[in-house]
Amino acid sequence: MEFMLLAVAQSSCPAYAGVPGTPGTPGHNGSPGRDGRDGFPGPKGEKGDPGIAADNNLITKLQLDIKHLTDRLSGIEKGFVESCSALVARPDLLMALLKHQICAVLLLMEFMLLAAAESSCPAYAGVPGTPGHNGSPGRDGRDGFPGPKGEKGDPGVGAQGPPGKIGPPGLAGPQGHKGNPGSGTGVQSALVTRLQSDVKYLTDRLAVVEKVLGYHMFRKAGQKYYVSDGLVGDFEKAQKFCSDAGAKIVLPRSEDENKVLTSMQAALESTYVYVGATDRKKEGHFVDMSDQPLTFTNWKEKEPNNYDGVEDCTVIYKDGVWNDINCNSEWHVVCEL
Ligand code: MMA
Ligand code: CA
Repeated sequence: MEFMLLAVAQSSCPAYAGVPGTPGTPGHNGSPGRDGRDGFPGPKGEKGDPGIAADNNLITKLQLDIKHLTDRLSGIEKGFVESCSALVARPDLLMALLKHQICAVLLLMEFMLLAAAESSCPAYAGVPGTPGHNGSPGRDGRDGFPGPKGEKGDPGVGAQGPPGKIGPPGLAGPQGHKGNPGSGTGVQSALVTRLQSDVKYLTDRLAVVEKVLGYHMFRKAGQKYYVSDGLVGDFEKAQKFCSDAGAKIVLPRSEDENKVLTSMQAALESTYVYVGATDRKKEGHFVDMSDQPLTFTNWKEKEPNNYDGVEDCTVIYKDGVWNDINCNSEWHVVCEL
């Protein structure tokens, strides 16, 4: 185009003295600026979770969970960074864009040159000037994009150590205020039930002891009390006396209890004392007043012999041995509470 323009100009203008030639073509653009500096490091990763003092299985599971989540997170972040840096990673696209802009500038300059040629009529064209100097280097490129986010920090160090030795007990604190009435559930309820049971037991025992104190004679036999008012009677009378007292006819159930009754008999200056065992329902088969088999007996040698076939009741001798005797005979009565 320039050549054609010059040819047109020369063919229509008179031949004056030569004038300086047109300026040389502009120098080439400067070389692209240096690449921008590396981007700043990405933001620091989140602080790791604190160490967990839990059982090993739980710790292992949580560690796997953390690994899984870390991988997932880093994978997502990696994809994000790659998509953001796509243009930077494609210099061909960038160069194409730059070339396009350069072409546009050149076209604009040609248009300006054409306009200048049309407005003037130069004489002979001079020698083209020397090419201009190259432009100065472009500015530095912009800083790169921020780097990817740092990896998540490591979890806290180790699980909680073993507990130390238990220290010596401190001084007892002052007694607290009396609590509000409880709702009566759970442990408190169980404790209350236990205490209520204890209270009932102690109340009943106190009632027994107070009753024992009302007799002329009493002995303690284990958890039982043997009592007597010196009454002498047949077995039926003995049974009624004890029943009216809320008790039973005495029946030793161990050697120790048998000895207690023996000592009591001596104090009563009694030959025989009735014992609560009979074979009324089945001859030769002695049972207690509740029809239960005897767990302890201390029969005298050759007893029980059911002498004359009328001996269904039991007595204890001064020396502690037992004999079956007629239930209508009258002997000292001792009850047990
Ligand atoms: C004898 C002996 C006993 C019987 C009484 C009845 C003294 O002992 O035979 O077995 O029960 O007599 O009195
Ligand atoms: Ca007998």
